[in-house]
Amino acid sequence: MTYRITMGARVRKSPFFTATVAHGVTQFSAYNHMLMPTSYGDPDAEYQALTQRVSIWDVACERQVEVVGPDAPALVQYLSARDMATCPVGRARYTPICDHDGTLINDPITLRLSGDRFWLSIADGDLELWARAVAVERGLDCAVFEPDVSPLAVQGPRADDTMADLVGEWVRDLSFFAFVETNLNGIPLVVCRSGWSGQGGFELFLTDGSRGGELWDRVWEAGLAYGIHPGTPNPAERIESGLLSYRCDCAGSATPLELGLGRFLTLDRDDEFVGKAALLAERESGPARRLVKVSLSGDRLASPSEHPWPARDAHGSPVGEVRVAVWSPALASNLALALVEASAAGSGFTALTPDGDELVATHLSFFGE
Ligand code: THG
Repeated sequence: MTYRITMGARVRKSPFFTATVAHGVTQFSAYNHMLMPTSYGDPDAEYQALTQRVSIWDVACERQVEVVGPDAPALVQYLSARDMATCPVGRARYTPICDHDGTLINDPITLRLSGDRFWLSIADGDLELWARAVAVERGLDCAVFEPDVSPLAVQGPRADDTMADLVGEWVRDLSFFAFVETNLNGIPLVVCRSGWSGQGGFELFLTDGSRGGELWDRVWEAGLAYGIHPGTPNPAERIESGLLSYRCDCAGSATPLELGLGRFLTLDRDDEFVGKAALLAERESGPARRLVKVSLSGDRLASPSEHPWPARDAHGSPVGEVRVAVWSPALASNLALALVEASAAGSGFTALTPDGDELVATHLSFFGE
């Protein structure tokens, strides 16, 4: 089976696109209407570089929704199921955002750039439309738009060494989710200690998309001494580390309580926010479904699963679906995330692969616990 995805104008190119092609990217997904590299063809090499050395990822598709103006703090606070009023300038916070039914519609990292200016660094979803509509409907005085900002991730145990050589020793003292505006020989950047792995590292938010190739090359040269390797958001490592992939793990139809994000919610706030009533009611009744981590029987999966697989209980009744399955080097077993009915979530089940194999799923943990 050979097929290609049409690379038409509807899917944007990242400022790092040319660099990723030069470094041998083999697969892309579409994320926020932009091409996102998902493989360089050697999962073991990519996993090893990320967990033992340093890895460079084009994550420009994590687009920013900028909210700026006198009512920007009020809008961000009203949209967020987590309290953002107490977020200091120069800090980021992981921020579940729900609709009025309490369904998670995005889970950005929110960076507070000044008292009245924020970037919502979004997962895959058109949050800009939602934020702008809510601002206008509530008569809030702020602008909402997508600025020219493209994150480049540098992740792994040698990310600190790489970045210290590149921008200076000060970067080692940056605490988790703190950021500073700086530049690299005139390339304008925001450097944040963040990233979608449990290995530590930084994200370089490039604020001039015409300089993507230059920035990539500078990071690459600095990383050579530490064994840098091109990579992508890593499907195995992020499940091992317990990081949610919005839309992959939930199809955009689950609540943060179902997804195990309860610790990032501030529900007992005095102020109103979108989804508050629904989330408070759900906290009382308990979530209908749960996202669970399971190990899967069978031979090593050669590549991450594609579309979801049906999950069934011991009686053969449908209980939900395996959202993603992948070989885990840390567990030396196949590892999966499944969204299943709460009543079935604590036990095992079977998963039906597209080849017709029935794999045994063994409960490991509830996601987020
Ligand atoms: N970087 C940037 N933007 C992003 C992502 C990113 N936007 C979309 C997506 N990734 C958001 N998802 C996550 C999920 C978890 C974390 C970061 C982004 C994360 N969580 C830590 C945890 O769960 O332990 C800490 C959260 C906290 O303490 O607030 O880091 O990767 N720019």
